[in-house]
Amino acid sequence: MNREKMAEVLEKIALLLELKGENPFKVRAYRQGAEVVMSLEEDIVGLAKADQLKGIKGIGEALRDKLGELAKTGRLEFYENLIAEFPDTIFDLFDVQGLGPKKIKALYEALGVDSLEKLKRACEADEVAKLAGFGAKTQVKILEAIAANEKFADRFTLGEIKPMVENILDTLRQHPEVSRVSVAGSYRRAKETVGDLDFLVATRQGARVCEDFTTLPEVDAVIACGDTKASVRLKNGIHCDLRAVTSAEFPFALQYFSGSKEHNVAIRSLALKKGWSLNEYGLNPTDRATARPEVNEEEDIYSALGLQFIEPELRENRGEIEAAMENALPRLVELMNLRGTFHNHTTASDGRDTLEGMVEEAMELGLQYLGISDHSKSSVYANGLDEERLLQQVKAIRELEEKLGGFRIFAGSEVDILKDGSLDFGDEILAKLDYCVASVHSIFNLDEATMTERICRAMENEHVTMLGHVTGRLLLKRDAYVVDHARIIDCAAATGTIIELNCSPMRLDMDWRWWKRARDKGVLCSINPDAHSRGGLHHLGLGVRVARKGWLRREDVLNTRSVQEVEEFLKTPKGAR
Ligand code: DGT
Ligand code: CA
Ligand code: CA
Ligand code: ZN
Repeated sequence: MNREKMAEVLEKIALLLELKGENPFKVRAYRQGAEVVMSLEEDIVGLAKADQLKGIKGIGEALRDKLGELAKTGRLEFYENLIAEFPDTIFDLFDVQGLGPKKIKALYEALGVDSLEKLKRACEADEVAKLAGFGAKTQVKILEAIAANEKFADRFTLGEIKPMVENILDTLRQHPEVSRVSVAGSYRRAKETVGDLDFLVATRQGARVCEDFTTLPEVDAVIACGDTKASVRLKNGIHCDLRAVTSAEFPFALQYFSGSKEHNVAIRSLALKKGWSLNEYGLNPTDRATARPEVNEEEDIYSALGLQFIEPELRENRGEIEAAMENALPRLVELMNLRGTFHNHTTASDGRDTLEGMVEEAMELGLQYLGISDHSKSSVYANGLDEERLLQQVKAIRELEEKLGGFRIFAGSEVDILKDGSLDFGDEILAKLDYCVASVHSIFNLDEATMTERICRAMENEHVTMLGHVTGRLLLKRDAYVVDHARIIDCAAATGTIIELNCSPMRLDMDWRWWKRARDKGVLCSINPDAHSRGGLHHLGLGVRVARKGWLRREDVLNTRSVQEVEEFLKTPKGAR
């Protein structure tokens, strides 16, 4: 039993109780319990085993007993009885955008729909449209949502698989027969989503290492296992290849399997021009007159070709090879360059941790300053702050700062951009803040020109320090709203507005493909975790990887600056920065 499994059981109980039409308070208790299980700092499984959950906020008596049973026996009778009433596939229905428990219940009772498959067939047979409360429009929407799910089904977000990849790498490193280890592919290049994982090891015992790989605890099914390659499916559904090569082949295999394919094609043709054929095993002279370069590391391949080393994040054949030829690659920003960060939430709006908790975590991470920006009043769903509560929060921030002596907390707001591009707070309130993030949180369905206009108008406000999550995308869940990135970048440059790189694993926008352009126009980036809990602050590293993918250097990122520099920056009027 671990924390994730515990939370998953509670989450599923909440869904099934909702399906059964149980009391909403009861449902909410389970859902809240799942959140507490995930966010509690102490070892929740250990506490549950020892019957020491009493006094933990958000876990009542009924949940306490159930968590105890789960931790001690690995099972929960209540859950098993509940789940036996429904088929497993019913959970997939909750992933369909626009389908809530009420609708799922109606579909289940009237049409016996208990899987995506059956839902799709019922829509195609025009049965769903005839149900009370559905209609033809809803049916079309459901079919579209199913199609979207299918489109995204075989990819995973970089953030969600990161902990697992780190674990597997650790295990491989400890294998006694393995000398070198790396992950390659899109994961190494920091693509925002990855299709499958590509691991690489150097070993003389390929067969044994491949076999051991197939017995990792994360593995769900073995697809193939040979002397140089193993293929598995992990428990979360992602496919994973392991390639075992000799130490001499390792740099070539690493370069090849890191991709991208487009980068490799260009590199290979460059090699050919120099008289070498490059593949995953080596760099071989195409005629006897050409010498074979000595290669021990991946760097040596690039240097043999007359190139600067190209960081994996840049390998997309988007100008990095040309820049490397001219020794003109940027020195990319690194996690250790970050001194602080902006755009974080607290329990005042929809965060799970208090102001004090968030600050404590930031200090533990070694940051020198933290920006708080809770939601504004129009974001009712997120318990957004009105003017009065915001000013109270500013006061609480100043007091906490005083008490801490030395750690700087920037008081801000994540202010909603309203439909017409005006802001949720007036200028006199915004002027009292240290900074402000402006974001779109509603009315996503405007056409491109209107949405772009709306955002640009917000950026023209003197008090808007930065633009939050530019496209509102939720990776693999909700498409971005359409905006004219080029125009937004121009507007940011003209108004001196910073654009945020949102580190939430679900967002990671502004998209990396646009950052080089923004940077070249002089637009600053702020790497913002958009943290809704202490743990959320740890996503900064993910944001840095995406910033690197966007060619950003230390000087392009606001939060690499010192407290004094940031204070100076925020004091200067926007146009003069
Ligand atoms: P993914 O898995 O869809 O997120 O993307 P990748 O880039 O990880 O692609 P994958 O797993 O199919 O292959 C890993 C790397 O192997 C890829 O980035 C480049 C290299 N590779 C695969 N197929 C080819 C190919 O046909 N030609 C070349 N030059 N390289 C290839
Ligand atoms: Ca891959
Ligand atoms: Ca692959
Ligand atoms: Zn937001």
